[in-house]
Amino acid sequence: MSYIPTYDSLDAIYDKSFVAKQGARYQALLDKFEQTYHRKPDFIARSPGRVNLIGEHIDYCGFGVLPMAVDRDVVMAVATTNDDTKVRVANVNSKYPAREFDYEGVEKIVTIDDSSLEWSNYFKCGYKGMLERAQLQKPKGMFVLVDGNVPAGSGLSSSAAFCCTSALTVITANELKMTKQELTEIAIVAERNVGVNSGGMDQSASVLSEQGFALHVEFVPKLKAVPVKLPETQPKLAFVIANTLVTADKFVTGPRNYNLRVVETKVGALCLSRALKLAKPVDTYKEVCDAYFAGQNISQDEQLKKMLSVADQVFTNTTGYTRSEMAELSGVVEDELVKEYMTRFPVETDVFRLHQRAIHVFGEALRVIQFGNVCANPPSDSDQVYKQLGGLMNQSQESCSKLFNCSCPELDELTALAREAGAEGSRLTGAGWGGCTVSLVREDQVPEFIATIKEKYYKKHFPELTGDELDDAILATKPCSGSAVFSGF
Ligand code: NG1
Ligand code: MG
Repeated sequence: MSYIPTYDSLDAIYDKSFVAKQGARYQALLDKFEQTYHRKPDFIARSPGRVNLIGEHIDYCGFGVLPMAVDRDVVMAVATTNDDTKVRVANVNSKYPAREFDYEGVEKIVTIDDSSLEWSNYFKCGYKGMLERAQLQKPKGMFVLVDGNVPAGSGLSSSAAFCCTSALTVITANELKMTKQELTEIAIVAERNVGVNSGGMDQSASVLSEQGFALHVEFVPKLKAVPVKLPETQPKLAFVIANTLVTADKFVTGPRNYNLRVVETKVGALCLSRALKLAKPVDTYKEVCDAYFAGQNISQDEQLKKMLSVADQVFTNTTGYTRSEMAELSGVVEDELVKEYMTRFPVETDVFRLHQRAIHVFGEALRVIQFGNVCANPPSDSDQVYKQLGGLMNQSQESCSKLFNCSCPELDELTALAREAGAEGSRLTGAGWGGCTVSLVREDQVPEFIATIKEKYYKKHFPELTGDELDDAILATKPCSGSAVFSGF
């Protein structure tokens, strides 16, 4: 049980090469805070974005994933007051206008109108989630100034970094005793307040990551995160993030909708529960596995291989199912299915591709295990490490593109270009439909790799992009550490 740490120096969490740059950024935030609110902040809270190395769209199916925190984060300077319970939030980026709201009591906490894309909603999410738990009669009033540098809509989890940081400001302002595990669990539920029925990968990576390690996160039977040491190879492994600069929009209705994928996998799990005659129907594929193989001595990868053939046999219709066909296959009446799975997060489609989604999920869960096995017992030949990890990443991209339909032409193009430019593996990261790719590259080849991608992708599609903006679109990253609070400046 570790409470959320408070540091007085940036060295505790940032890589050496990064401290000076971060120091300047924090100083600018402090200065701007004083200009804005005419007082000094009491503390600074931060949570990073993440890149997912492998395991896409399986967190909400209950399967383990392997993200790592990146060195981009959301930082908030905060002053508290006992005079009122108001929250004032401003952003150093003038694109986001200053907002103010008041505490509405233990029942309501705060109203979130998710019908529009409003930046302060993400602050309210963390605020509401945390105060729902804390049940305070009179939480502190807060003055908050935000500085985020995780690109929005890029699959690097700017939203989770934001919600985790805002939840952390509430903890710190009100001196709540809270562990990192509790912060993570609250942030996961809290982010659903903005209308996405998300899994828990992003919040886990943002809060729980440790510097120098990727993070294996499991969700069923309960949240569990274990740091994973990446293999030491010659030359070293480097992960390069490249943004397609196509903004992913998870809220779009129709077949590219995130919540639809959640429905397709949850209802799929109900169908398999029935087909496998489980004692009690469950709505995540991981729980289906746990129940079906309970008491049998079968390794997880064998279980997943078996489930791949079960899914093939049960979901015979590869063109997709209607609502009534799903009702028949799951044994749950249509009205119930709609009420339980399509009401809070509505979906607009008549075709549910249970077969393709299930095959992706079981295959991807298997690849996460295989990736983890290579990390735990890396072959002594570095080339083999690259081949194996890269191969799994490429298979993941193929599956995301063909079976889960969460890629897009730009992601397909960029990952193909990355492989041509020497990456051993390249895949989309995050929800997909735009946003970033992650590529496994030999460290000594990174500068050349970046130059090639700039030439072949960015110059072609975004010729107007230069300087910092271009450097921001493609960058190598190292595993960074999770949420933290700073005081004593
Ligand atoms: P991004 O794209 O970072 O928002 C989303 C979900 C994750 C996970 C991935 C796909 C949220 C907050 N996060 O990530 O939980 O399901 O997609 O693997 O919606
Ligand atoms: Mg997000």
